[in-house]
Amino acid sequence: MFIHWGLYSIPAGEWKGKPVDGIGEWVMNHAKIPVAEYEQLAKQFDPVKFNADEWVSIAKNAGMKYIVITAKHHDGFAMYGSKVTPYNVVDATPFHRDPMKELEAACQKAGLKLAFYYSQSQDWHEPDAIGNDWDFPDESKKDFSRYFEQKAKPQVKELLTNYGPLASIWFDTPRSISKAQSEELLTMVHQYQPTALVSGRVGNNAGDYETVGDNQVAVGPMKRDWEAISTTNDTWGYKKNDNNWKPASVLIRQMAHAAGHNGNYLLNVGPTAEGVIPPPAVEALNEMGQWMKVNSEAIYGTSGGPFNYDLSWGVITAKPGKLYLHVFDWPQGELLLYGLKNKVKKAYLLADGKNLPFEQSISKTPENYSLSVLVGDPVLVRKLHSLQKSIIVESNRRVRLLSEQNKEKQSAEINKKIDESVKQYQEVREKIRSSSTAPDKNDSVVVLDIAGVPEVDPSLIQQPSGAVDLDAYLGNIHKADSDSSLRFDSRGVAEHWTNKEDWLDWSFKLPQPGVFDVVLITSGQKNNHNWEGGHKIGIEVAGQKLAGTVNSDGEENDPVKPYWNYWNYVTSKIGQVTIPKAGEYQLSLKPESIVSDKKLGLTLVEVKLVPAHEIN
Ligand code: FHN
Repeated sequence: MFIHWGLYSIPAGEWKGKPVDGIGEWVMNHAKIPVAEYEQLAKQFDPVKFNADEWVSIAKNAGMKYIVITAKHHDGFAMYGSKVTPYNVVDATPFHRDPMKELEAACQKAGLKLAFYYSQSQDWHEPDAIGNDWDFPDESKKDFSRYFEQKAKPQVKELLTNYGPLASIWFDTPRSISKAQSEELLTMVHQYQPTALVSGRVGNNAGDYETVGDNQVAVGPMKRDWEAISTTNDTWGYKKNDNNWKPASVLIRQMAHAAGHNGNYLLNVGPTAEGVIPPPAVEALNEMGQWMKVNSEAIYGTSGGPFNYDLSWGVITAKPGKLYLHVFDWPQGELLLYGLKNKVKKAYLLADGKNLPFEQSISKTPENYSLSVLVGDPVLVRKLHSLQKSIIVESNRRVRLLSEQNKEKQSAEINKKIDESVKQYQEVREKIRSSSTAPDKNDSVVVLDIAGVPEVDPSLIQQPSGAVDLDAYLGNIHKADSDSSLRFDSRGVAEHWTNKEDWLDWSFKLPQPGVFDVVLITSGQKNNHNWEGGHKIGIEVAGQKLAGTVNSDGEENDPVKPYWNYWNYVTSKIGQVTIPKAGEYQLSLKPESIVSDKKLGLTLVEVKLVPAHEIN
């Protein structure tokens, strides 16, 4: 559990009766509150309802294993008893207690680990630190080293020597801290607390693990141990008017998504000035806890799933001999997984241990390993299969006929047949749908006992849903010259694509042919909210060429995998292609022109082939 708690929970997103935009703990900065005024808040800080055992038990019941709490946030106020400055919770408030000491004891009792957040570079209380340009506008007078030596380092040492054992020091917003200073902090943590880790945000690539962006749960390929951090509403520090609470289903799926990509999940709460964790957050955490009581085996001690691309129905976590399929979108009748080569010995629902019938098959052209786990009525599922097959056969006939004479009459007959089969198909599917509800509305875990270590087909394969997702980072980059700025960011998104001579291509397997809409998903850059469109691009796939413009046809955002806070993806439909035969294909994306008036250019998340018909 991440906890943002400090003086900012008193104004709670308002200053002098007016709402202040942005996240709650930034109120001092956003409202440009002078130090002398903000300091007065300390006199009011008296969290009479604070109970460390209660907080720790909320975290423990949710299944959490560690707590990271703000010992000092950017406002500079120490939430622990510091001897370095009287601007701390013990000396400056009527509370006079050290909540960190109480949390330390409560964590030890409950068997949870404790870690401290420490803002090493921004300190709006200090003239020499980074961030306060309203009280201390004259940059030339600032001496960051003086602040670093006189406040940051001694306070970090206090935290490391007066509390513990600590799990981590969670540094944040390094800004312009030097490499030597980041390394000094790292060494200090390791010296005083050899088992404590240092967050990547200590700066200059010095940390022990990587923390991806705030609320950035979607990630590309991660090279190091990493942690996703998420808010329960839209703020970190308490904000009384922020009621945009994420439902437990989103939080549970985010946690599974992080685990499925080999990461930890750190979920934040912002307690009130009285010391109360907001009830809607507690409710969501309770629901997570209930899910964990049944399914924690699929999270604790797991590693990420064996595929390097995302699956259409959910995500996979793994342990030796086991794959845990976290099914977010419960399928109609059968759960399909392509590309798994291992022999499956057993499939069962984690919640009740009930065996599920399954079948493994390998098809040729393209070679495709397919696993079907039956989760619905077998008779109906068989019927659905045969209808599906006949629709596909007839659709392929229709495609082949396009070049023949007499095609109109024959097409009409085929169309009629297809229409009838589609109607029957829909009826059967509706029956299955109404009889197969998800065992768990948040995340139903199907366990596969497998022989050997997971071995998967490394090729990118169409998803059983029929969609082909060509994530940018799975493509091959072709650069016109080695200086081109095009690159993949840490999310796996292709950005700084300003040279129109650069292009990408992908290879993929397509077991289910058909008609597909070609859709481009683009975004803003990692650290730039803006979006730039108007680029003209050419797509070539299966011998067909499409030309189109990257315009915004719509926006989408998966709340489980927001790519960067709440910024949306932009969708652009480029055209339609017909791929009549199953097989292996290439798709290339070559720009004809790239707009870069905003100096962003093309920022590509993925190219999607979306089945144009319900049954392709
Ligand atoms: O500026 C802070 C913010 O207030 C909050 O603490 C988050 C949590 O990750 N970190 C910084 C922004 O990334």
